Amino acid sequence: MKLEKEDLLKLYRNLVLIRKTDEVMVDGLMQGKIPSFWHSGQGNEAVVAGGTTFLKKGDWVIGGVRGHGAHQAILKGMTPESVYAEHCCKATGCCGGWSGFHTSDLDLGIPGSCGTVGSSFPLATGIGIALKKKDKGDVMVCYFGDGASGRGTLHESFNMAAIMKLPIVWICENNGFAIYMSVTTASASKDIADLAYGYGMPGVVVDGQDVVAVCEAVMSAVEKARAGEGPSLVECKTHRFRPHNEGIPILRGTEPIPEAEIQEWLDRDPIVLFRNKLIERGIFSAAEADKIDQEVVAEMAAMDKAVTACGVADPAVMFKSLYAE
Ligand SMILES: Cc1ncc(C[n+]2csc(CCOP(=O)(O)OP(=O)(O)O)c2C)c(N)n1
Repeated sequence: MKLEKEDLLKLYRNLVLIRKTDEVMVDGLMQGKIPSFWHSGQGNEAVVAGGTTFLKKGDWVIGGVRGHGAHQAILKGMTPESVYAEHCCKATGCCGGWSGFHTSDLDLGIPGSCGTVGSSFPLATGIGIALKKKDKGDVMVCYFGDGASGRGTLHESFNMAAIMKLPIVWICENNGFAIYMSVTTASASKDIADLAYGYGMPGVVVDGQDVVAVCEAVMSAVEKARAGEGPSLVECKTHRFRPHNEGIPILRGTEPIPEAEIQEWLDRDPIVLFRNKLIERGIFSAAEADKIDQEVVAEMAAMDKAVTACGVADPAVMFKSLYAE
């Protein structure tokens, strides 16, 4: 895929949009507006924006643990307000405020985030079968973490998707950790992408802090899937800027991670890297980039105000969601 100027600007805005949404979520949790959890995705925005921005309407996407799939959902057409309201248990949330912290809208191709790590693999495989049967060239994009790669469901699903040549792109957000467990302790293979070869799929490793690299790798896999060439795996090496969930320390095993190492991660902020690259290439000036940032910040402030003013979830919705009508 050749990225034109407007595509690059769209990627930049999307990176900022999901970072700022994430910041509202962190604040919402700290202020008690969100009664459940927030697993921040700050640091991995390039993986989300690169893999989701240019999907088509009929495509489907399942997010990983980071950001509860909300970031992918926003880039697939869900409003940030609907996601934030859901987390705040408000009636205007995408699931009427009853899901706790999940994000789902079948009309937008978002089946929902999965509380049980690894349960997204068979879900994605099932959707892949449905898309193949419908034969409209739509694809299923399934994100997962390095920790999830240890689940047996991955192997069953990779095998079935490969045998049936399903239109699926598996995206591994390898941030190096599953809560406190380092990937080097938990995984025997150096690269998760190597798992693809056991199932006859292409598997590539990309710099997950480089939004263009992610976008090119994922969109190339998407085009293969649309053309009936079956599934692929893209592993994105990324960083988690915040703890696993808010309020717990950042550790490797039982040991604190040295400040200098965390600083190295922060120095590779995907938004700053991309912004600098676009300024260097003359795509926009620093002032124009600031304007985009400010527009998104204003959008977030309006969203926070609207959601705070909204009423809580209606109990009737809970029972409506239990049975098909
Ligand atoms: C089957 C299962 N085991 C354990 C958990 C608890 N848990 C929630 S998130 C998580 C870590 C997942 O790590 P990873 O897949 O690398 O995603 P990341 O959080 O790093 O994005 C764990 C162990 C769970 N939700 N489901």
